[in-house]
Amino acid sequence: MGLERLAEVREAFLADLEAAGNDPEALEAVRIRYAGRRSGLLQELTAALRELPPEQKRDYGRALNELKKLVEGRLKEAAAAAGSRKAAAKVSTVDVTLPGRRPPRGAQHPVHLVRRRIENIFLRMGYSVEDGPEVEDDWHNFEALNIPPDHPARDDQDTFYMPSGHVLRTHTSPVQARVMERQSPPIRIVVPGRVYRRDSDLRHSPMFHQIEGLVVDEGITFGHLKATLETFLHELFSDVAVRFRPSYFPFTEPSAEVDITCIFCGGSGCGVCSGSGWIEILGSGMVDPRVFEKVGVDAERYTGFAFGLGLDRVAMLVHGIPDLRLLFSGDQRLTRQFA
Ligand code: 2NM
Repeated sequence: MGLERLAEVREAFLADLEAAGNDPEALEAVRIRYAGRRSGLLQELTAALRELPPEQKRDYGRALNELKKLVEGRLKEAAAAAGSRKAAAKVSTVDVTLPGRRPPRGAQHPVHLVRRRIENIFLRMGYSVEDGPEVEDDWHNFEALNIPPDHPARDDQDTFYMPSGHVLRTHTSPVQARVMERQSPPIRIVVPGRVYRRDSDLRHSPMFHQIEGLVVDEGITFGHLKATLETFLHELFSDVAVRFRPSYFPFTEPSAEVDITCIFCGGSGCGVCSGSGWIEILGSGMVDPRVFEKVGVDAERYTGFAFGLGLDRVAMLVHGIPDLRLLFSGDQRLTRQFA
């Protein structure tokens, strides 16, 4: 007991520490053996102080304190060395020549892409892009567009009616009605957006997308309508012929449907055009003066033309997408192809 014991423990500690080297587990074992709080050797040596004769206590206490400092200091150094060796070992396992991980890349939906292309064609012609509510009142969706209360287009079978009497707009035309109500001619706008009809099969979805256009000014004629739509269709589809067929809409008079030569067979006839060589692409007409009266445009002074087409249909045609429902499936196997 006494100073010899302290010297013994000191030697043993230095030897054990040396043997542990940089191995963190071995170092931890050494720490517990010597500096462990409950049964470490230093603890034991401290307890032994009390048993010593009084004249030995001073020297022993001093030596014990020195030993404690030594153990603490050396353990700290060894732990630091082991820690940096561990970090160094970790870094050396990283292959810095590996390529980085690439984040997944998003893609734009084909309907969005077609909308932007069409908007840009009209923006270059000096039109602006407008939008409006998808939940509409009866006035803007039907009445202002000269669709009377008994018109078949209002049929419960075709229209989603809200309990309030509002409807989910069945076309984007109510936005044109709103623009005419609040702004005086000249008006040159296109209106893209979601529209809703109670219809669901291979070729119909209860929600689909339209873009409609409206021009109102003094002296606008059917010639402006024809030239505008021919120019537009030649920009959107290269190398197609365009033809106008008489048609009927409640809000235009006269009205015309517009066909292009089939973009799959070039006009010789195929499955896509049902052998006719033509594909119907849009509806159009001169705005009926009764519509102007409803929305407060002076029908004596102004004339105008309007047109509308389905964005989903155009996206399917342009990209050869066979089933409308693919567009609304949220399936990234479709959209990834447009990255
Ligand atoms: C079409 C076809 C023909 C049209 C008419 C109007 C308005 F508000 F001016 F009366 N907006 N859109 C229109 C005309 C839409 O879509 C096939």
